[in-house]
Amino acid sequence: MFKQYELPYAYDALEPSIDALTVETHYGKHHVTYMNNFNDAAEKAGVADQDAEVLLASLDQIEDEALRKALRNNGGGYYNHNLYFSTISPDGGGEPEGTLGEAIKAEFGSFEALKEKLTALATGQFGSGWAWLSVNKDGKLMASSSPNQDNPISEGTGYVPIVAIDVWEHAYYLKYKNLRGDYIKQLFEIIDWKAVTAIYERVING
Ligand code: MN3
Repeated sequence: MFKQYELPYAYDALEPSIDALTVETHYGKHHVTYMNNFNDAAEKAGVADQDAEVLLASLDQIEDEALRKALRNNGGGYYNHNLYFSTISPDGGGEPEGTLGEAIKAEFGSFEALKEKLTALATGQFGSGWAWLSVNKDGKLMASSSPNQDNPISEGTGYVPIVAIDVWEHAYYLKYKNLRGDYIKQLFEIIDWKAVTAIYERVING
């Protein structure tokens, strides 16, 4: 059974960046539905005991096309939202320090340059999707975007996402309406760089 990340903060704790009703609907409805559909599809495909990252990296081994698609979409939705909700926090914001902060400067020049790049990817993603900061086992960082519930794992890049910017309208429309850019700007105020750095270190240390 794949389990949903348990929120350590209240629905209204991310205000004013993200309003309570959006968190409640996004986490309590959208994310739950992805989890339930993922569990159903994984059960049917006989892969319910696998690690979600391993499963998403090896979708080509699922022979049934409908099940493969269900696992890609719902497994992605499950995994992507676990990452999203676990890397934002009422105590977030600011800039990463330490190992990740140094790696960002080496790869992108500065944190501001990374922020600009991620913002451009997130605002430029046509339709529903995500923007990501990811890292591979060699410690190389990558900024990218994906449509739907795809991510750098299911896209077979060998990278693991560590920052997740959800630009599906359900992530911001109640408060920001058509102003996706305003939502992205506010999201940076709550990104939990300590949580992001912990994932970064898990990936590079294997
Ligand atoms: Mn979402």
